[in-house]
Amino acid sequence: STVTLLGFPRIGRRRELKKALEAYWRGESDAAALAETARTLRHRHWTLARDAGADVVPVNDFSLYDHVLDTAVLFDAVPERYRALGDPLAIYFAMARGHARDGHDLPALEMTKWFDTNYHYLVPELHAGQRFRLAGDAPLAQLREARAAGHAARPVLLGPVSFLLLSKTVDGSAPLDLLDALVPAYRALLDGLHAEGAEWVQIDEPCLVLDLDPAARAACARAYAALAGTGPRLLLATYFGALGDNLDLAARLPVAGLHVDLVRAPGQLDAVLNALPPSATLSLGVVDGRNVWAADPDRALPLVERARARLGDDRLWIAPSCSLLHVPIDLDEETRLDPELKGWLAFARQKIAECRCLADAVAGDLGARAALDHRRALVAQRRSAARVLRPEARERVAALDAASTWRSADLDTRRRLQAERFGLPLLPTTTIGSFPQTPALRAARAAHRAGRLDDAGYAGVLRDEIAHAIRVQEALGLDVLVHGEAERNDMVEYFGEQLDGFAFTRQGWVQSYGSRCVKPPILFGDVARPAPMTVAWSRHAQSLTARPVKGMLTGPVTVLQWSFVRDDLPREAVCRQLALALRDEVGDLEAAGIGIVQIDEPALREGLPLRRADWPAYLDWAVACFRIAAGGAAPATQIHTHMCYAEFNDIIEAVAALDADVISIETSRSRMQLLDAFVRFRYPAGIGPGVYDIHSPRVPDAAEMQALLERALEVLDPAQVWVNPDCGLKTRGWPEVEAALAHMVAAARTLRAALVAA
Ligand code: THG
Ligand code: ZN
Repeated sequence: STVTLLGFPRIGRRRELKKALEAYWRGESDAAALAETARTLRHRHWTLARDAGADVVPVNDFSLYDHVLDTAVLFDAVPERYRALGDPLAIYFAMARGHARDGHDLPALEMTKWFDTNYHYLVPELHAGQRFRLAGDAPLAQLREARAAGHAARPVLLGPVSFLLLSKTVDGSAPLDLLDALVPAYRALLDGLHAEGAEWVQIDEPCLVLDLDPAARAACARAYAALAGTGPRLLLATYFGALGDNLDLAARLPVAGLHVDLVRAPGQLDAVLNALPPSATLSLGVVDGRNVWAADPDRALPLVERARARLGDDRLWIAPSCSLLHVPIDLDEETRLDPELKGWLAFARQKIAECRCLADAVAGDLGARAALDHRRALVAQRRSAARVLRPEARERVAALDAASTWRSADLDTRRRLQAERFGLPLLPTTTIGSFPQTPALRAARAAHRAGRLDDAGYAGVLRDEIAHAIRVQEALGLDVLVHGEAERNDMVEYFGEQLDGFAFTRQGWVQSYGSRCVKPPILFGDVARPAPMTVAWSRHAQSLTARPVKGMLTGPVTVLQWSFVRDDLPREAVCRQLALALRDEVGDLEAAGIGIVQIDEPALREGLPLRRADWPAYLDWAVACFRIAAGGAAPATQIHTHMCYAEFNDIIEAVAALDADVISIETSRSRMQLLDAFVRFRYPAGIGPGVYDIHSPRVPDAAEMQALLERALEVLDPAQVWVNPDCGLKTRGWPEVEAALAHMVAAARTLRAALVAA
């Protein structure tokens, strides 16, 4: 069987692409240098994949920023406002990041999560009557490049139906109405790739694992009927779930091959084998492209053997389940990882080798069979390792009952007690939690990690930074202060580093958007909290001010969602362990005199399963876990939560069921439209609709924020409304933060005076 992969990480083993991009954006290097880094990375990654065992490598999976943006630009779906910039690279980055220089004030395209991953794509902005044309040759050029270097290469394209379903229109028309306009551009591209010598082209249609309405299904049939008969053979790639009710549709499309995800959906293999047309090729995604665990031969091998018995070697490909974009590149970089744990892991490079090994083993290769036996032993060892199993953690979860998910008083009682305790004014002002992570702070953290700054020295830097944040907030006149999270590298990684059951990597970067990366901690075992995680910093901050300081925690669902989670226990069981650790932290914060605690759940919505039928079960346990974390808090302790840009309509009941005393949400970019769900639902608790967008360096004036607040006050009870920015301020600089918060406080004071007068 052929060994291949759907895509490879672009950022580079040492984040070379990030560095090259940021140097280019700062004006410290030119387009030629950026292009050279990109070319070098592509070659390095093709060679790495081939040397790891891939027979065919993907091309055009590389991107300078995002592959959905690439697709939009490739087919000339560039909104008019960017075109005046002229230079294609300037247009590309303006669409990605906005462009507010040289007399332009161009906001970026909207960004949103790619399916249920922590990767963000740029949402193409289309309109009725949109025209498309093949406007570039990146896939052809990269194919040429790979072939010239001696690689067997397969171009990768995002398919037309998924592309349209991931897009939005500015005029409310249906993106799928544009299919007939788009398909000829795809045809032109496929013809070009054929002329360039492409035997196969991979077309990704991950939308086939979603609930599709009849229009979307019809669009699939129409699109592929129109693409049939272009030169190359098409591999239709699906991933992140089961084809389910779309299987018949997918199997009937006139394509030469189908890729299926047998990690998320191992149960679909027999149905797929039965539905597959007689001459079609099947690409088996048997190695997990979304997680870092080495593949268990007892799961993967039977699938490969079953498929091989039906199809033979020629029609069978072995591959990771999805693009490897979502995992770090090379485990060999992790020289400081504990060897036992390291033996359980596989990053992108190792995953390709695992596919090779499976293919060789079914072909009878004795070395490969021995390697799988060795792997079986490691998997068995992982299942029973002492570091994985903590009976106390299991027993605590088993002892949870319904009462564990309830606060000891209802919302009204809590509201009264909290009002007495804090005496806050109407429209209280606060922030979401983080303050700027300055270059000096990052430098101190790097020095500490490298051993150049000792623990005491680093703690001193952090205490000074916290004191500075408190002084600034007092001077601005904010009502509820935060310590600013100077001590945190990342809101999930930080907690992972404090908890037992987690390991962390040194180079395990995964692209989040553009040049921004995260280093997800590895949750390998039962979770326990050996010591308080945030209390010392919050206590220090509270000691510096008479105003309430809000303690700041990342919620259990978000820690789960943004970590690499063990695959030997149901996610909900893992989440309950996390919830209990956070519950203990809430208790310790209370004992240290912290009266307000925020438990952030920005990933609650992104964790929603891809199929609606699976939503209720997920929301049930996700909400329960938040409530376990918060449930031990005294009635006079005020629990806040925060969620970033999410479509709240779908989940408003679950959001209300969290039973938080106050929620802050993103609303400014949508001009308070996201409040609709809360208004319609008569959300009973406090709400802080973000009054300015922190994702942009622009500082709105007080009048603009006041206008947004007035809109909110038209539909909400003034006693319910809090005033805060959209999100945390860690990516901004202090001057703009101080200016914007001064305007925010002024807007709140003006309206407060008006409310009191009325
Ligand atoms: N943490 C994690 N996942 C996230 C976010 C987060 N997913 C959604 C959203 N927030 C993504 N946003 C960002 C914003 C900034 C950065 C990463 C994701 C960022 N990263 C630094 C970089 O790439 O230079 C590295 C940070 C570090 O030093 O650890 O700035 O907040 N898990
Ligand atoms: Zn946020």
